[in-house]
Amino acid sequence: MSLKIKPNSLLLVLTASFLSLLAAETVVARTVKVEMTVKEVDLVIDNAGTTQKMWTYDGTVPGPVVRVKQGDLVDFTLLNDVKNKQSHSMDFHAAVVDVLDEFSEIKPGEKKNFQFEAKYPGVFMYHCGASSMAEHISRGMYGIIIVDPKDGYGPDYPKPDREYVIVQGDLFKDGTSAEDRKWNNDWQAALINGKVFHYDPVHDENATLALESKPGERVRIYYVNAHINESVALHPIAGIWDRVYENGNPKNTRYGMQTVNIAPAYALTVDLISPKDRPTNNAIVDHAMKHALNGAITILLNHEDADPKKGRDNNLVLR
Ligand SMILES: [Cu+2]
Repeated sequence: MSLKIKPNSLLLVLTASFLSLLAAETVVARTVKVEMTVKEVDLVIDNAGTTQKMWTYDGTVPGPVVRVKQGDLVDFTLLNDVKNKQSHSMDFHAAVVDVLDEFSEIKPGEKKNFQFEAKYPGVFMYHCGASSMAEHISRGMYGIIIVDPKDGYGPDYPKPDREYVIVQGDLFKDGTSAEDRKWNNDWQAALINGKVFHYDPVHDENATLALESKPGERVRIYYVNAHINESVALHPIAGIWDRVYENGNPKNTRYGMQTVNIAPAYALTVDLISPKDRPTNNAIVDHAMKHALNGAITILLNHEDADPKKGRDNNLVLR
């Protein structure tokens, strides 16, 4: 029997192979360009408007949120502003590279570029690694990179209704030396996204912001501990973490947790679901009292008229 291919089926075969080529194309990773400029600037560090000399990525504490997908190539450029006095660097915890090469420091006026593949999904801290690291980090040189899993959402990683980023760090007394910072001498307060009691109108009359959600929504929080020496004991008062993704990776899921430890320079993802049938409030605290009562309390309001823009469309860091 002779094999006959009708013109139509040939067309089908060609179309199919073209489509599979296209499909192969879409799994090829993107290159994501990220640029940051180090700025040594005076920044407001509480709700009353007090300022302190901080060292920053792009002028904010924490620095910009970097968000990519697992498998993406991050093409990163760091500029150390010529007006700065210090050398600085960038250490992405999501990168597997050479500490003496990619992560080396650059002088004011210099520029540095390097690439890395975001191989593992999850949430990772980034920070300055220039000497003294204790001073560079505790003056505000840190942030988060979120690497979304390539498999996307599913039963093991449900799509959240709201997403927030919280980065907790140190505030030392103005002018504290690098040596004293290393020993945690003259520690003053905990910063939540750059401010003491940033989202806590209950404990700080000057606070104007709080996290919001509607009753019953799944709220996902990406939490980074940028303290230079101390752990965070993260607890949602009047709630239970529905899921905790260690390192933000859905393969490391724990269920029904009350308090989770976040070591210095570690980050994880937590999901919280409030009761559906009534408005409630949570206080998301670092349950270590020294931290909680000095700034590390965040209020989450779960009510019907929750601001539709908060925690949506990459509005992850409330400012
Ligand atoms: Cu630095």
